[in-house]
Amino acid sequence: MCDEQKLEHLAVKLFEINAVKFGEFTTKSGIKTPVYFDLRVIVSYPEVMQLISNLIHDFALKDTKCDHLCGVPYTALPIATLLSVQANIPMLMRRKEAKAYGTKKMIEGHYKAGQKCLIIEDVVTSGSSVLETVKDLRKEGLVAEEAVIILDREQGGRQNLATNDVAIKSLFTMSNLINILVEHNKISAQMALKVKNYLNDTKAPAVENIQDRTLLPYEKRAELATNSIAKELFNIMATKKTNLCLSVDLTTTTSILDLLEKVGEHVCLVKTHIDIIEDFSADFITRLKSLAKRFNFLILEDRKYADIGNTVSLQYLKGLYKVAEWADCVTVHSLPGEGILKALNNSTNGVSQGVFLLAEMSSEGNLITPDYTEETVKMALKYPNLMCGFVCQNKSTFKEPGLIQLTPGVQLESTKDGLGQVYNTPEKVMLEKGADVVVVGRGIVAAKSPESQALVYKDVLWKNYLKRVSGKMEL
Ligand code: 5BU
Repeated sequence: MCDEQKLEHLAVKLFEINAVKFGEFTTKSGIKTPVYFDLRVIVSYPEVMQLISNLIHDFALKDTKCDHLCGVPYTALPIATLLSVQANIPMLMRRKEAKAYGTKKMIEGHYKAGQKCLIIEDVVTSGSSVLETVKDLRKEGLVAEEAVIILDREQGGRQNLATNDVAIKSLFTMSNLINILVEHNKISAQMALKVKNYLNDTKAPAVENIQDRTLLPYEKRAELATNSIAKELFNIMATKKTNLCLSVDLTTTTSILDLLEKVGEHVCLVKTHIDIIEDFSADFITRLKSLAKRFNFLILEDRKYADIGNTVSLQYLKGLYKVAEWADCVTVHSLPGEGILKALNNSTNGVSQGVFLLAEMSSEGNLITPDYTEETVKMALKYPNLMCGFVCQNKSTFKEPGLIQLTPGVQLESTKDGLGQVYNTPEKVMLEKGADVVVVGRGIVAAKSPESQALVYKDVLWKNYLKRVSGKMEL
């Protein structure tokens, strides 16, 4: 039998075992439907199980590269099991509810973040069940972008899944299943028309968009980072349990070093403006580096380079400050074009370095437009080894989970500073605006007790981070 014939055979079989029924039915959600699927019954028919598994294997698995298969619970579980054995691709099992004791794991099996998982499902109507599984897989850092299903009811599921970056391949669409059944005299042309009209009139509701890097914990994102500094920063955040970046906007070396002695343990990143320091010396850098080592934080020089590649390369490597020798990462404008990234990429001969590209600014009336932001992100994605992430203000700016959103313009109370700076609260930047690392300057530096204030910021930021990765917030 050729594949075409096998499909026809399967369609007829599904009809004969009552896995697809025609008449007057009412769905769980109270909608009347002339066609009803119950593929749970197939477990009673080994021949049908075998047929489905062979067809999916030849149709979708033979030429697909994936590291795992995962069935959407429960109906697709036995099919995924058969396929896993047949194709020799390890399976993952998604729980429907977390265990009440022990690990809270939703995905069982051995896997690593970054691996690709193909989803298996029986019927797709709105796509919401597939999406639930996608969500849990992505939370673990797995790549879930493809689903193979037996039947697409053609009621909007394909589109709903596409908006969440999930492509589906189906053995049958409802229309071609109906056509086969008419051809084999299983249903009348009149019934076929009724079903087709019903499909045209009854679309499934749109589903939420879950394409959201901010749902992943930092340790998983570390595994997905392509730049070594970004990887290290994600890991520091996870181990020190802080995503606070202190902007040490002070003008003397002693005030900076004294402050870092007190707050170093609470921060993951220290941001400098090296050119505002009045008594800069090489000794300052030695002491700064030694604090960074002792307290396990990284250093970001907020230089905002914005010239042609050749000049930026000189500014980065030479001059009084020799930034390349001590800064783990630097901020860079995309304004001059890609040459600036090429220059930095070639500047350090393999020494670990990272770039945060400015995609948005916090200041009022800044001239960055949505197009500029979009082009900036596109440019950055061409330099995966160089890029730590973006300085930006919004979750939608980029979606790559291996990149970091660094967000300045944060204070507990004030909303503006009189010179254009606009502030958001820690809660807002973490829960709504997608910040990963949060930059606080005067909120801590100018406080009566910077030490206790740093702790306040660290705690409120981390509390909201835990809230968002636990999935217990409205998205
Ligand atoms: P503040 O004291 O928390 O307002 O300091 C914020 C720091 O972040 C300061 O050093 C700015 O130079 C830096 N910053 C910013 O505020 N907004 C931006 O969009 C960018 C950088 Br990019």
